[in-house]
Amino acid sequence: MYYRNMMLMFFIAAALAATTEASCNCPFFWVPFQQSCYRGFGGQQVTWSRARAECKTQGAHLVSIGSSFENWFVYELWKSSTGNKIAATGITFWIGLNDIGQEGSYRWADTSESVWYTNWKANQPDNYHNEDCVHQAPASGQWNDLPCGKYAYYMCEKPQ
Ligand SMILES: [Ca+2]
Ligand SMILES: [Ca+2]
Repeated sequence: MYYRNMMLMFFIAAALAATTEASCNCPFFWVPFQQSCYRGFGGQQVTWSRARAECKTQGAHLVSIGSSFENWFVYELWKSSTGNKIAATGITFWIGLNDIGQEGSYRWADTSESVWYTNWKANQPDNYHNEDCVHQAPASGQWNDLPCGKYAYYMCEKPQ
């Protein structure tokens, strides 16, 4: 019996070690995906600039999305980060995409990634009353430009 318990403890310890080793270089509460760590901040809605600054204090940048796979991951993580707030507010998260520098010329903030993947909603971006910052719309995961002074949650990303 003693021997069996020892073996069991050994296997549990080995499994925990393997789990630890298999996990990534992401800090606590950051979720690994491909080469990055992600964290959705769903506690308080802030302007795009504030969201960008908050990510910087975390050593990160506002999330940049380079593929439909990443867009899907981000959307699912947002939903789990904010619970039912998405449905209540109708606004999800700021992403790093913006055309603040030059109207119609979209860039990802604070990363050298180029914009080759986009997932705009129909008839967006429309720059309606000067919209230069992008959020991922609820219910679809598609993108829409909004005034940068609007309040939304946000997601940060940093390399593993
Ligand atoms: Ca614009
Ligand atoms: Ca718009």
